[in-house]
Amino acid sequence: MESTAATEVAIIGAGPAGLVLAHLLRRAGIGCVIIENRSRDHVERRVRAGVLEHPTVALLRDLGVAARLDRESMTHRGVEFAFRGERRRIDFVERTGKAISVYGQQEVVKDLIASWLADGGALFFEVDDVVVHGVEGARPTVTYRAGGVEHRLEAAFIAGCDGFHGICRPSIPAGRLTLADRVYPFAWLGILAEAPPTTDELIYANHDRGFALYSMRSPQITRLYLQVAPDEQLERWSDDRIWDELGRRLPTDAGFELRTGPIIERGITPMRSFVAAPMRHGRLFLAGDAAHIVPPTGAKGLNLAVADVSVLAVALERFLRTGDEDGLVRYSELCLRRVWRVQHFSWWMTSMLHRFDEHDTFAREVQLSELDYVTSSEAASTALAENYVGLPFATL
Ligand code: RFL
Ligand code: PHB
Repeated sequence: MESTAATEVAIIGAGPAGLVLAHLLRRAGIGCVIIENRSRDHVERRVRAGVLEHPTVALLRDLGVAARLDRESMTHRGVEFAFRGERRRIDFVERTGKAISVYGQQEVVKDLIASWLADGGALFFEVDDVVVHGVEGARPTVTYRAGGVEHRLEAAFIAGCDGFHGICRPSIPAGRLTLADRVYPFAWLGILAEAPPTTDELIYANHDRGFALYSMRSPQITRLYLQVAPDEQLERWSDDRIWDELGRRLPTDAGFELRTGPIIERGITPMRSFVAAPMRHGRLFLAGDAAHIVPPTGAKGLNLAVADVSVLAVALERFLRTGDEDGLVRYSELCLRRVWRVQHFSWWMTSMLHRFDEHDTFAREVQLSELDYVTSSEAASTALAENYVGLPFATL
């Protein structure tokens, strides 16, 4: 059996990039279809990011999908850094006039899917064998299998929002993309624990034993991370060992208490910086993790995905409404400017906060001096804060 359908934009991937793009296009009156290879349940349960930049929250509100976010998210007015047995705070609101929101990525995804489907949006889960064809011509197609049926989706454009391991980037001929890459010599072991957070801001800890991060998801759930070896096995970390190590690396002063509780989710995330350029090949446009990834130390991946599609939606709308190609031509260059700003910030935060085995006394002291400076100088803390809360999205 075979079925053929047509739309203006075929969106591959129902992560933050694909879903936000779909909402932006629908608001502009442009037809689109989303296909996703995992189940709805899987996509809605995948625990990942938790920090939403100021411009990301503004866009979600603008799209009318932030009612639950506004009720349930936690507004953080600053962040703390722990090092040399001290705690230092950077006040985002004082430095920039802006705050960030802590709200799980899977909650954003749930809200976007619910609203998309409630208004009759086309979204197909559990599709297999997704292949893009003819992107160098004027009428590309996507073929895929769903429920034993071969589907053929014709479109004016294809949006590759299928993440780092998706099929869109690899479908671009070798030699057309320039790749920039850094792999870090460590990974993050992350847990979600049923333990009420005892601070109302994140704590990034640089400790001789390695980096640790204290974060949260709700007044009942703590989110914690530990720097571990890049090839670390999860089985080697019992609950006791995880809590013990967190206790050693996180602050030990009287003002902080690490509450423990049942661990309800755990995983190991490799750390990598990666950019593929340009973010376009013919009528295929890459957005989000499909084009670039950052180490999570800057809390930027999701936000960068949203920033990309905010530009892509305008470029597609202009062309499809008026035939004006300028936005499509400038898409990649405009996005990559912000991508590289965020790449630098994420690399810098990663370099400043982790333990590097090759560090000698000189390198270690220079690292601690930078933390000291960034948390005490008004100029340097403002630079960190304006990057952390999110620089404005580019406009075409
Ligand atoms: P996603 O979310 O990976 O979505 C891609 C979607 O495409 C689907 N897919 C396909 N669909 C159809 N056909 C195919 N052939 C397909 N192949 C894949 C996938 O199933 C998926 O649903 O990419 P997107 O939309 O670009 O969003 C990017 C973000 O998910 C990512 O950057 C962030 O999660 C990164 N990240 C963080 N970002 C932040 O902004 N703030 C944070 O605090 C933050 N913390 C994190 C993070 C990522 C983490 N991990 C696990 C990678 C913490 C962690 C631990
Ligand atoms: C999280 O809460 O998952 C989180 C927060 C800050 C980061 C990375 C992840 O830098």
